Amino acid sequence: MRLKTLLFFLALGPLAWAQQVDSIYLRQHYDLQEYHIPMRDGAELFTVVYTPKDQSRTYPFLMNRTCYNASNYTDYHARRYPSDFLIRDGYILVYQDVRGRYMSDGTFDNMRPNIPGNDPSDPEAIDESSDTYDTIEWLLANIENNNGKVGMYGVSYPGFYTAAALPDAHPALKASSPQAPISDFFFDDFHHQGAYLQSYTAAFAVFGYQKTERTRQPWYRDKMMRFYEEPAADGYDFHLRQGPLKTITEKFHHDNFFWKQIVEHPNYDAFWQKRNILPHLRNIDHAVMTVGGWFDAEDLYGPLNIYKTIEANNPKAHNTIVMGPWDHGGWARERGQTTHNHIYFGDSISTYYQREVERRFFNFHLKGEGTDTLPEAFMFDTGLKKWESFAQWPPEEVPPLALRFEAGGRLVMGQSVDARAEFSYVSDPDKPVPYTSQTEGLTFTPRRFMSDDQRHASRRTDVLTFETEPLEDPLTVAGEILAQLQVSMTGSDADFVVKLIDVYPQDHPKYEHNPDNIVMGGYQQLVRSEVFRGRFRNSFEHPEPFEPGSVSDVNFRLQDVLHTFKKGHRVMIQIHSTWFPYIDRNPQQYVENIYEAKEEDFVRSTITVHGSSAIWVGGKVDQGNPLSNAFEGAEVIRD
Ligand code: PG9
Repeated sequence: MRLKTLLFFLALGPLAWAQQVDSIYLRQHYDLQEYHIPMRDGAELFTVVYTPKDQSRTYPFLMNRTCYNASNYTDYHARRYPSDFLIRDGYILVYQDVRGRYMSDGTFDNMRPNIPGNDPSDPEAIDESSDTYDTIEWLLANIENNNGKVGMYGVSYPGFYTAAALPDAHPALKASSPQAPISDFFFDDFHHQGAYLQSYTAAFAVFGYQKTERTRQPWYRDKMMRFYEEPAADGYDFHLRQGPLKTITEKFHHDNFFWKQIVEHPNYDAFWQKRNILPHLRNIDHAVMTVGGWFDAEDLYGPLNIYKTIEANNPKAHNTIVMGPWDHGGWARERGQTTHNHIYFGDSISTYYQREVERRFFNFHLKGEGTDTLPEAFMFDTGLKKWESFAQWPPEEVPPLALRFEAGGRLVMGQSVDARAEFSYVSDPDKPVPYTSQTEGLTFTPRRFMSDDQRHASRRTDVLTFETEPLEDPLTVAGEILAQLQVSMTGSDADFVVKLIDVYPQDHPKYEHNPDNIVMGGYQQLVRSEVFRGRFRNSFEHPEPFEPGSVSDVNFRLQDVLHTFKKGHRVMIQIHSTWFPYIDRNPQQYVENIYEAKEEDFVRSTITVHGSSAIWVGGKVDQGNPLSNAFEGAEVIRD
């Protein structure tokens, strides 16, 4: 490389430098072709294929099916997908626009429902599984020098397309890695347990308009820019100014087919149930490595439940899970220091994962090279900041620990308390609890808050805060979390937000890697949080109002954790009923459809959490709550 060229690239900075070097490597070692591959119904899917120039050996395919524009990969820039290690090891790299997106034909459908079975002669029975099957058939027959094996991977929506290829999979598919995969939009991304993620409002433009021709450019851009026309330095104020969700319909999404579907299906009805991939994850007999990030605000339900569902229903699958200290897709990006918000976890953790975990997985299952020494569950302890291996996830040898509440804000562990105690707060939808300690503008999706300081919340009177004494010994929480609340209220509907928090000692030093120079003494690090829309406490399909003044059970799952609370730290639980603008506001009096609620429907409510409540942490919590029906064999209803 000439000196001038080298100096030019060095001036670009390390990440750009790495990407430039990658594109040079790709140009030197791969040939690029574009194809329109015919599906069984005649639709053609646009597919980009890089084939190694070295034809002295055969190669497996590594395929990424995406709704985010395969043309992004047609300029010899792999853009981190897959990692440099896999590119240099030599694979036939495949990127495909899924049906109805960009250069591919057909109509787009969010989380296209799976149709069980695979009949290539039936052009009506198409889904993501059949499109993947037809693509693999074509690739095997038309791309020279392949070794007859296919791997799939993808992050987020591409992670869903990887999971959606598992039912009735093509026999050549030998290694699948769904990464931050969506499993069910009623629990991932746009909703968390029935509550709408208002912070996602901008994202709807990407998924709510059908294109009219094959295009390499986003056809929805002007619809997306509607959302950014008002000044919005502070997303909290912006969204509060909008008022009820019906404003979003009128101002931003009046012509958005996906938003219309969201509004018309506020409950977990057939529309959502048939878009849930979990019940279809059966008869899988190849290697599946699911990957996720403990701080993934978008898709955390997906990776954990895809892994658990495969584990429960597919004895022949070689099924493993990797969960690291990352936000959404963080393992595909290397920034040197692995930090999340204010917390530093270590150096080059993403590179370690790419080189020692992901690369080994694909090279072993697709090339027979190396060893697959991955444990069943390779999990990062976000307190000790180190990897742990588990033979089972969640680990069942340790029973769940009960955290209970006492007067004076005391949290007690494994002990009984006065069940008659009552802890009340006034929840006001006009002054909702901010979801972040920092001022954030409008996000495409929120990310930083998942390990954020919670002192802004614990000082509010509408947030119940309970904490233990300083721990005399370290406490490791490994596994699931169940909130088992007994509540009453003056209103007739409510959301419940439960947070598990690691409270640092007052004399904790500032972190060396702490770009915002945050004082870490007394820091209340969010470990896990989740919202539950109380109307769904007995069924996600058939919501029910609360009877004002009566005590009701509200049982719901938070997502799993692996976190060690160090000696001298405290364990904290917070409970509150607004979480804005991450989550839309509940009117707190029952209306049939919150997406159509009017300003006057929103009322204050005095909410009481009763002393008989408990938060169960670690191990495998009781599956006896209604939520467990949400995906375990829920009847798959077809039109
Ligand atoms: N699951 C992520 C997402 C989906 C829909 C809206 C916003 C984000 C993703 O595919 O990135």
